[in-house]
Amino acid sequence: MHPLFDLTGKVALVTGATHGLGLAMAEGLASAGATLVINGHSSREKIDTAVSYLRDKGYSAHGYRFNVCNEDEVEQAIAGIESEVGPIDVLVNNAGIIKRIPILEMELSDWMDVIDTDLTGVFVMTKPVAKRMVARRQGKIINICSMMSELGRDSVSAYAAAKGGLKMLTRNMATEWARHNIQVNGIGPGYFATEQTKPIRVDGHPFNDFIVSRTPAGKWGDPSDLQGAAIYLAAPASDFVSGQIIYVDGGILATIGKPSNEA
Ligand code: GCO
Repeated sequence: MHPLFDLTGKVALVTGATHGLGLAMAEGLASAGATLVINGHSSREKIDTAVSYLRDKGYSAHGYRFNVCNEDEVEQAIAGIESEVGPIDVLVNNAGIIKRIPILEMELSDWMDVIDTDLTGVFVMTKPVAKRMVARRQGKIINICSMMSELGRDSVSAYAAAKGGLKMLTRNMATEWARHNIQVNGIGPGYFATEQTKPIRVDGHPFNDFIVSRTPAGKWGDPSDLQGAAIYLAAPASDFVSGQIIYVDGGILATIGKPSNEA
């Protein structure tokens, strides 16, 4: 293993990592040598399944159930992880939800749910971890942003507002903590084949064809495509990189696109 990408002996906490992009990134970090802590919220069973999946592959993994939006739960969980597993070297803020509802039909409660989880949750989650990282003068924080950190789209207003906010929260965290040797960066996934995008990915759904034609790479991303960026931002290779968002999107943000009838 190249020392710049070696995570041996590091503890990495990934939120919302029982499935999808979170689990794929967790697996990537584990493959580079990290000890994994998987967080989930909805069910203990899903956490146990993800932990067994990682352990069966020979990785060191632990599971903790807590709600990233709840300050008391988070503080208790972080204290528990640090005493039971070890000091957290890498935090990946991945937990997130989406509600696809046009603005004029959206209830305030739906708006708040999304903003709470996708934006405020990162604030709540990161504070107690960063406090400890500052004391140790070392840490890596990776916030999972989105195409919607840059672009709007019908029906995803709260998600876009939260993910745009998360991009700026990333830059602000980077600004405040770089002097403490903590690097804070983001990964902005393009369109990936996950449970979250399942409803808009089914064959024949107009959005499916739209995404394939809108993406220069001509396909949906596979969750494993995020592992390289995650390892890089967690590893010594990125020690002087802070406040950046790496978009892993098959080229979407590089182009205006092309008419659908053009080859
Ligand atoms: C949508 C998608 C997106 C993403 C994503 C893209 O409805 O447009 O679900 O919001 O999943 O974050 O980067």
